[in-house]
Formats: sequence, structure tokens, C-alpha cells
Amino acid sequence: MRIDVLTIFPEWFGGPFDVSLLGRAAADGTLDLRVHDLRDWTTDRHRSVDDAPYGGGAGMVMRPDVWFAAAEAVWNDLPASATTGRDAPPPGAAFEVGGTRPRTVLLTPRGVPLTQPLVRELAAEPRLVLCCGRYEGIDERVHEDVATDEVSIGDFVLLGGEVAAAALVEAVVRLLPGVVGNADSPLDESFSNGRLEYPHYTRPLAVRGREVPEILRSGDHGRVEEWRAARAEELTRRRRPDLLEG
Ligand code: 6GU
Repeated sequence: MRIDVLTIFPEWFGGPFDVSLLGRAAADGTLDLRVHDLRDWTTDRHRSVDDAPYGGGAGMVMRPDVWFAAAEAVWNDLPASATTGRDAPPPGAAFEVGGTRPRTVLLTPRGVPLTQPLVRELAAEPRLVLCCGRYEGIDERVHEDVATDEVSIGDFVLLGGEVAAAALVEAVVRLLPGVVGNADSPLDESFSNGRLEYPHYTRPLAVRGREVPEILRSGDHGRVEEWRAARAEELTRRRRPDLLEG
């Protein structure tokens, strides 16, 4: 799968993406991750990506022209120079070759919640483009004409979309064929069956006076399954009663 990330902090996607399973997915070609500096599509001396809001108010707003140029170049696999300045496409709707734009996800606290079903849907795409916003917000025309999806990773506010994009990439890549922790993992069922996961234990049998529950050592698979289902139910009722309503 190819994933393009548009951000004003491309360095952010260095370290954590070169190590671990993500790094291995990149090395064996499962993941083709391309991180782009949004400022490559600025045309002024200061490489500015933001401006004051129409209508007034505090904070700055990310400029739509820079986002349009960046998205159009990435969609069409063109160099930055092709979609800025004199060579930019004519006025009108955002363009893409063949009329098919890759799934283009804007990470924003205004988005729909990122859930395992949405992750599965995104993992089935051949390409994703992830747009990371900063500052107080992004010009509404980017929300409307660049993004195909707007996604949030929870009910809290981050400084920008980078952390959310990283979470999305990790959730999607672990579902790709050949990456450990694939779609058949029991961890996935944690959310497919609407329950949080039951507790796990391994050796040693006792640690700091705390023993593994007797049932798990009984060899009675029926009782083990019952016990796990009951613990999962109990945990879910206590922490995530919203999951049980569905
Ligand atoms: Cl996607 N972006 C920002 N800035 N804050 C968030 C978020 C995204 N999801 C939760 N909080």
C-alpha cells in the first residue's frame, strides 16, 4: 500500500517509522510511505502556509492554495513545481488524473471517529493521502474539496494532525497481508465483537505474591472460555458501556 503524508513537520515521521514492524513493512515493500513537506508548495519568500482569518478572530488559518497545490501534485504523482505558480492548473475544482482521487484523509478533531471498521476499510485501499493540519484550523475549502474523509482519533485536542496520522498508519499497516498482528488476530476481535479483551497471563505462576487465576491452569477449555467471556463482559460494562449498547 502507498501512503502519502502531507505535513509541515516531515521530520516527525522519521524515527518511529523506521523501526519496528512499520520499518519492516517499508523494507519489504508492503508499505510505500512517502512524507512530503507542505512548504514545498509555497510560492512566497517566507514559505508561509497560514494567514489571518476572514471575519477576524484569534489564531491563523492554513491557506487553501498551498493545500490544493500539494494534494494535486501528490494525487497525480507530479513534482511540486507542476502545481504551483505559472504552471498551476486553471481555476476550477481540484483536479486529478482519470477522475479518481486516492482516499484523502484530513486528520481533524472535527472528523468522524477512527474505529476498527473504518481502519479495515482504509486498509483495503491501494493508496491513502493523509493531510496533517496545524494552527487553529484549515480553510473550509480544503475540508470540502481536498478531503474525501475527515477523521478524528478521539474526543480531545492535539496540536496538529501528525500524531493522529501516525496512529492511523499503524492501525492500517498492521492489517496488511504479511504484517504481524494481521486481520485474524484476537486483538482485532476485541472491537469486532463489541467487547474489550479478556486478561492474559504467562509464567511465572506467582509474582510478588500474585498468582495466575486457578481456572486458567485447570486444563478445562470450556471453563476457560466461560471465564474469559465473563471477564471481557465485566471490563466492558465498567469501562465502555457504550460498546454494549450496539
Ligand atoms: Cl485528528 N487532530 C487534532 N488536532 N486533534 C485531535 C485529532 C485530530 N483527533 C483527536 N484530537
